[in-house]
Amino acid sequence: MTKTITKSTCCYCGVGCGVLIESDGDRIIGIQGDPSHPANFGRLCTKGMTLPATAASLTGRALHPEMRLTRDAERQRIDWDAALDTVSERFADIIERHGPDAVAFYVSGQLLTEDYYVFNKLAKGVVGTNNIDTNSRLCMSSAVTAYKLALGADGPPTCYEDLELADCVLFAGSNMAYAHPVLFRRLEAAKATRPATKWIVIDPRRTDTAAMADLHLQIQPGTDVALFNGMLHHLIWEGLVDPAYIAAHTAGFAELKKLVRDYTPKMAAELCGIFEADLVQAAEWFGASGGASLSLYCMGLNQSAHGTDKNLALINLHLATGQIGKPGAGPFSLTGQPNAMGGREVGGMATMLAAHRDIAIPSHRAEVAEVWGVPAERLSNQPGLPAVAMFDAIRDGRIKAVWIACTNPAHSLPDAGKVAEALEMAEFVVVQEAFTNTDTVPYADVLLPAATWGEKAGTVTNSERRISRVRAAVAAPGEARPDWWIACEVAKRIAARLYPEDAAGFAYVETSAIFDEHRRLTVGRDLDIGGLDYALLESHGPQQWPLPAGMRQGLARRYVDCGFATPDGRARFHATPYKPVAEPTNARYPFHLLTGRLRDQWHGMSRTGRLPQLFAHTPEPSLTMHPHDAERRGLKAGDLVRVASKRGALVLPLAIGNDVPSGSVFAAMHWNGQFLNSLGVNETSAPMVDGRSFQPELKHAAVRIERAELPWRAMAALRSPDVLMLHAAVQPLLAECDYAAISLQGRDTLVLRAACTEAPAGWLERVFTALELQPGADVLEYRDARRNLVKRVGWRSQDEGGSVLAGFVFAGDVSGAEGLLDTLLAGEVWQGPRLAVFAPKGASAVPRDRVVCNCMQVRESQIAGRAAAGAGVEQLKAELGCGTVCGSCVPELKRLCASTSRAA
Ligand SMILES: Nc1nc2c(c(=O)[nH]1)N[C@H]1C(S)=C(S)[C@@H](COP(=O)(O)OP(=O)(O)OC[C@H]3O[C@@H](n4cnc5c(=O)[nH]c(N)nc54)[C@H](O)[C@@H]3O)O[C@H]1N2
Ligand SMILES: Nc1nc2c(c(=O)[nH]1)N[C@H]1C(S)=C(S)[C@@H](COP(=O)(O)OP(=O)(O)OC[C@H]3O[C@@H](n4cnc5c(=O)[nH]c(N)nc54)[C@H](O)[C@@H]3O)O[C@H]1N2
Ligand code: SF4
Ligand SMILES: [Mo]
Repeated sequence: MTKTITKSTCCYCGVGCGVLIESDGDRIIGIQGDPSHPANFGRLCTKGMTLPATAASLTGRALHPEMRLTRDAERQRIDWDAALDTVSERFADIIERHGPDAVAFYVSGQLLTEDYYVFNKLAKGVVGTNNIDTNSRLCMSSAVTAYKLALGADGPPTCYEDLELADCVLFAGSNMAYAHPVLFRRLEAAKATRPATKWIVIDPRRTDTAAMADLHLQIQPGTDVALFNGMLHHLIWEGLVDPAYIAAHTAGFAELKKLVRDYTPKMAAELCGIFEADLVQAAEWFGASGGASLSLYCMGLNQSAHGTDKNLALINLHLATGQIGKPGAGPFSLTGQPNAMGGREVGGMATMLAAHRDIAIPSHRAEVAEVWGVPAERLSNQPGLPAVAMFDAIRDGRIKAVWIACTNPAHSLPDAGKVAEALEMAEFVVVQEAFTNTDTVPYADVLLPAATWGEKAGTVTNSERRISRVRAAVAAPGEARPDWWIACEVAKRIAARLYPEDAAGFAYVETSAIFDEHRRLTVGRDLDIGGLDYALLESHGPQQWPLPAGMRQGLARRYVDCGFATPDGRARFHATPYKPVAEPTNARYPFHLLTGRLRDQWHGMSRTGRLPQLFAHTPEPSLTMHPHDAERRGLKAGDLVRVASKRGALVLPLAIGNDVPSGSVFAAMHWNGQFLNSLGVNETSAPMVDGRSFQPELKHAAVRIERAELPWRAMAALRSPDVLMLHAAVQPLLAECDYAAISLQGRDTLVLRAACTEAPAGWLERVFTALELQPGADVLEYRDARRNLVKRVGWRSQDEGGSVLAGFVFAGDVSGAEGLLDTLLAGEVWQGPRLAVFAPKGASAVPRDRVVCNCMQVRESQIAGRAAAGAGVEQLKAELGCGTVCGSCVPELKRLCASTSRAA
């Protein structure tokens, strides 16, 4: 079979790296960064590099439609016609009985623009409801709202080249080293050539991004607005603002000036819990005349009940200093998902219409209706329900049916317990997914199998407004279909029943036809792409918007002529008083819970959680606490703790680290019901939303932390040729425990850790069955009924002679189990008598040696050893090879070198 190379785009983050997919017939066999793509110029991070491996197995893929015949029955396989008919009939029935607002669509910034476009047209143009919202509500909506309020239109004014041109880079609530790694590589390279560039990081945690900064402002959670107001105060009173720019191109400065008069650097620094001198330093670097200042911001600003204010207060700094619309400068909101921007373009949200139009403006509705060929009255003039309110409405029965596509709300929405209730309550739930093992799939009455990355075609828009092609390298497996196709098929059927007189608006045969319709709607708008089609993307590569007809290239920077998208062309200042987090800590809930991302996992882990190697950097879930707080509570690393908020609780192992400030704790957002005995950290998180963007405060909740007294412990591990099948067998056992977690390790090993007040009845037997560790020649068991101990160990004989450990279960007493796991992972031939396996080895578990560099498989101990001998990053690269392939670990290498030299 000949190898084929297909140009496409990475399906993970908003950097939007170009990739070259290598395939051989129906299999994806390799990947490379596309050297010609202007986002990454050939670079990829760990997640992008491992995409072929995540696609290697069909285990866990949704391969054919399924339907539940009665409420409590298991879903059964059905054919596409039956699935499409059922979905459209159930939706049409509910619409006829209860009106269009009784149904809802919950979609995703990971859909392609063409998918998004069709869903939006189906909801708004056929059903006649604006109840279509997306996970971008949890992600970008505060940034959108603030851009519109301040600059008159959505979308960043900046481009990636500005990363190389900035003299001062302000990272606000962004852990770019983990979340946008390839852009971070570009910044590192820029700083290496221009070392005078200043980096300021604003983050309550000392992240790998913060560790690289010239100045880390470790503010109290949620105090960003106070900080920005204090910085502005200093800039104004030290004459570092640009009065000519303010006078010519802005409005509203007087009111803002009045407000920030009160925010003296001293007062602001106190609110933020930082040194006044650091605040002043940050302001001076930002305002330094002559230089260019760039802000890069993400969820630390957006995911807040005052997210719009946080964004506006930062944009105020740019407008006051004229740091916008010129090379190297501007407020640059980093998009999280690969196509959150495309979703905004097609207006695929409850509060907007296609091409940045407004629901409330009759002429906007009429323009959209005309292109769609439907009567203007069909388009509702009432905004739909944004994500959190949508699930509230499902829970209280106002919304009867919901269609969820390409997102996993049971895991990712705040107050997960309530979301689960909503999904239980709904009359009819459709889930359109590529994988079957997510926390939302169990609620599906109908499961529609979606084609995914490598199998589908369309376009995405990255953080710098650049539209890239996504192309299929292989055919979709089984009966999986592209999202746009599924939405079109249902739309045709619903339209045929509700409005048979309508022109057939969903007869697309290819995605290019959808794209052409979408770009027609953009003509004359701020994001005009009238001049862009698939042919131009083919011949000239990815393009930025706007790109109106007659132009051959998009616009790199907006507002260079200082004309903003407001009616009078002036940008708006907004007076933003500081407000504390929505749920302050108190005596009952004394800790502030921060949430965020890990380097090598993606959200609900449906893809990254398939690969043992992506667990190597952070093998287990944890709650990180400052050493002083832990000491005061008599807690130590590895203890199980119960994290509880007013809404819910979960148990996590404690990690101790200086990276969180005292009074705050941190947990990653990724772990979920597929890997834990709970839905994850969103069991505790807060549903309060920003009043203008409706984005929930996912970053902050007040919690209580107590030791979880769970004396009965178990640990099991097994090597398996199909670790995903094994995962599917073990996952149902998690729920019975007070704590349980699955991790994939080594090349092919599943590890299960569990803790309970007492052994759940029959549970061990079920573990033995799942692990296929049944009594036999190669299985040895030790039982001590009095001490309630059970240990079972299995070996596998090797063709070349001897045997290796195959797996084990230790219950009641897990001492020695961690050492045994090392032996299992090492895969060495078993020496000596088998019985020796039960002799307790060593006392407590030493923390496993983490793999820091995933590409070259270099471990922390190797790095620490060389660093202790005085090696710096360049030497580590030369000697160990770490950091030389994708570079995702370079910030950590720097941090390890710095901390080792400090210790020495
Ligand atoms: N590896 C990986 N990369 C990803 C993703 C992934 O799942 N995994 N997801 C993608 C998506 S969709 C998104 S949205 C982005 C998110 O990218 P980021 O926003 O950069 O990542 P997070 O870790 O969610 O949050 C960033 C930081 O905000 C800090 N923070 C918390 N509260 C505050 C506060 O009050 N003020 C300030 N200034 N900071 C605060 C946290 O400590 C955290 O370090 O990542 C994208 N990239
Ligand atoms: N506590 C806390 N919660 C958070 C956050 C946080 O920082 N803290 N971050 C929030 C943010 S910014 C985001 S963006 C959300 C993300 O939350 P989700 O949207 O729930 O995250 P994913 O796991 O990426 O969900 C995407 C789903 O689509 C499926 N899929 C993959 N490809 C395709 C395809 O082509 N078609 C279809 N139909 N399905 C496909 C995947 O298997 C996966 O289950 O989480 C939010 N939740
Ligand atoms: S930075 Fe990594 S995850 Fe993001 S698009 Fe590039 S390769 Fe994909
Ligand atoms: Mo996101």
